[in-house]
Amino acid sequence: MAAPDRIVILTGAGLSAESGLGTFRDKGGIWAQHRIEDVATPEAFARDPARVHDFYSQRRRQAAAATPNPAHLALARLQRAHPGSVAIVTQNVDGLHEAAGSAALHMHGRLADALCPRCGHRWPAPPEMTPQTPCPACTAAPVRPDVVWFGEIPHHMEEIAALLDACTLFAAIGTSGQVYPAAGFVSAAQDSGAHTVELNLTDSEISAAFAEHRRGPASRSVPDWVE
Ligand code: BJW
Repeated sequence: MAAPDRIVILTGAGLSAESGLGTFRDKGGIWAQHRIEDVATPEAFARDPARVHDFYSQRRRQAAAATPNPAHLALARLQRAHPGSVAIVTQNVDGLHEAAGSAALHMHGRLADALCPRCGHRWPAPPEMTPQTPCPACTAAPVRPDVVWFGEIPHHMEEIAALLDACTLFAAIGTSGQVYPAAGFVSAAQDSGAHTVELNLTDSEISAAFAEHRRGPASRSVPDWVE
């Protein structure tokens, strides 16, 4: 790929699928095993924090055992080759971009971090959290995983809006385009005059919005696209 000036790459669960982490909406995915209303809303956490912590402690263990696949590594090479020109915005809460050597904006937070809803303190989450785990700053409990649930505002939105405003190439990798605001980024990029590319196994909800499509598993399509 000839590198244009300002690239924004949005990544989703499909990028980490070949690292062994389940996607959400594919057959047998996370939302086929757990109801969103039970584990991924502020109301679910208020009702049953132990259940929500069990769900995220299990996901934290899985993510800690996973390693980056060739797609994460290719994105890290691209970012290294063009310092300051490649922004990765991820919806993924695993740490596989960082493990591959990339810097990424985590719009849906990170499993590896804990957040105190009382005082706003953030710190590295212990492998297992329970409703009794106290905040190290203010001692309040329960504390929560630092992830963005439905109905909450994703992180870094101003920075992402500015990146989309200025970008010349926008790519979305391994995301179903069913969750907003990320699903609207392609339209924002198009409005800025950017070329838009979707890399996915199949068509997504928003495929029609992209100018170019590359089909196949990310471990192959991403290195092909990047080199
Ligand atoms: C491969 C592959 C391989 C597989 N190679 N590809 C109507 C009613 C109520 C609410 C709303 C509404 N309309 C919009 C909303 C808002 C709501 C929303 O979008 N709801 C929709 C369901 C309708 N959104 C929100 O509430 C968000 N907040 C918000 O909007 O705040 C308002 C605001 C925004 C901005 C400014 C100001 C105000 C928050 C959304 C939070 C989402 N949270 C989760 C959980 C995070 C923590 C956790 O991980 O548990 O985020 S839900 C889940 O979905 C997770 C993901 O990041 C997100 C997206 O999923 P993703 O990554 O796309 O995965 P899949 O599984 O869906 O798709 C996988 C794709 O990969 C597929 O396409 C496969 O084909 C592909 N694939 N293997 C390549 N090997």
